[in-house]
Amino acid sequence: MEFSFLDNKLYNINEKVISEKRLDFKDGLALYKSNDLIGVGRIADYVRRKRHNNKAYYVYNQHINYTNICTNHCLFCAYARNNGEKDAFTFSLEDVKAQLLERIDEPVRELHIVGGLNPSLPFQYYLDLIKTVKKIRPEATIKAFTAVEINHIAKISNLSIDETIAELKNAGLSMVPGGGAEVMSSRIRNKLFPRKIDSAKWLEIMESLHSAGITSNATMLYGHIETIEERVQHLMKLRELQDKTKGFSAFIPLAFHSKNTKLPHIPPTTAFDDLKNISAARLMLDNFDHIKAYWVMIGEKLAQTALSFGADDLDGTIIEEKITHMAGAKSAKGLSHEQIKRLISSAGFIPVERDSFYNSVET
Ligand code: V47
Ligand code: SF4
Repeated sequence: MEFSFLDNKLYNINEKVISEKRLDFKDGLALYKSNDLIGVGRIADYVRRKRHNNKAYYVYNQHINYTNICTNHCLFCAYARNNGEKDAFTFSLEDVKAQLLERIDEPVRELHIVGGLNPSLPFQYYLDLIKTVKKIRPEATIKAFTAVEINHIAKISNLSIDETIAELKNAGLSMVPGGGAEVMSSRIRNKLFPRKIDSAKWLEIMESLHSAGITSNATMLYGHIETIEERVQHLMKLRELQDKTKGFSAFIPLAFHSKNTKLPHIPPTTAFDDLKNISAARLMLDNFDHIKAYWVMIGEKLAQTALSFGADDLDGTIIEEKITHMAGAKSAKGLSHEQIKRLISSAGFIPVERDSFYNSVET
């Protein structure tokens, strides 16, 4: 398709995209550095429509954050607490059951379950947590535990990563969320999350999951101290693993929220940067099917707009998001079926309710 661009560098990138040539590091930088947001967005929209036409996906899901006690102390996190702090919590299996039963009349198809690294929880807790959820919601997909948690679970169980994954899968785990990757750069890790697993470990765990037949998502936390170069490198590392395993389902850029964190001076991301991240990801991650505009982080209105800038998925109804709201997010805590469908259809797309694996479902 012939586009006209304000930024001359985009002509070459557009040519490459149309002729299905892979974009390189320099192209990634050019996309991020371009002020022609509409131009970048149009190329991303071309790819998005080629893959998904005018469909936009969402899932009816529920988040369960089973504990906020965490020993990692990432500087960007407003969610974690030390054991004994007044608002520290850990759910018993009975608490989890009660949360699920509260919504049992709703057609929840995916349970997104993540928490902090709480040293007082034994290995058996994680297995029982999955089994409990599976018993109450046998038809829903359990998407649980980031690579960071899986590494922790392996340590406390004295099992290898592969053995830990096999145990979790056996208990009912079907998918793994994309958190914990942050930005894959040792410079940033040293400054912001030195206790968290490094990028090599995160990628290794993702590879093990994919070999075990468990799909996962991938994320990038942006809008803090990272450079454009580090963002592009991050995307290229994900692309490289995806070439090898084909196990990633969606990529989700996560906009940093600084309130109540150790980095309160960092201003919020701008709409321009949020959309640019969606478009750059769509173009650099040519082997990812899905790019999510996570409305919790960027707000419902911008997530809707992002559907025309490369995104094809709004994540879901969610119900009670905690991690971003504790860091000051102003978005709703959940959206109804009708609200999410309206966001999609009023942007000119066809809402497709999906399961965790992007099969369309009818409610
Ligand atoms: O790993 C923590 C990030 C992640 C903040 O896979 C923050 O479908 C912004 O991974 N500001 C958890 N972000 C969320 C996550 C996720 C969300 C939705 C869908 C999926 C999926 C995955 O949130 C953490 C961390 O990278 N995070 N603190 C903050 N202050
Ligand atoms: Fe713990 Fe995750 Fe928060 Fe880091 S981001 S402190 S690992 S809960």
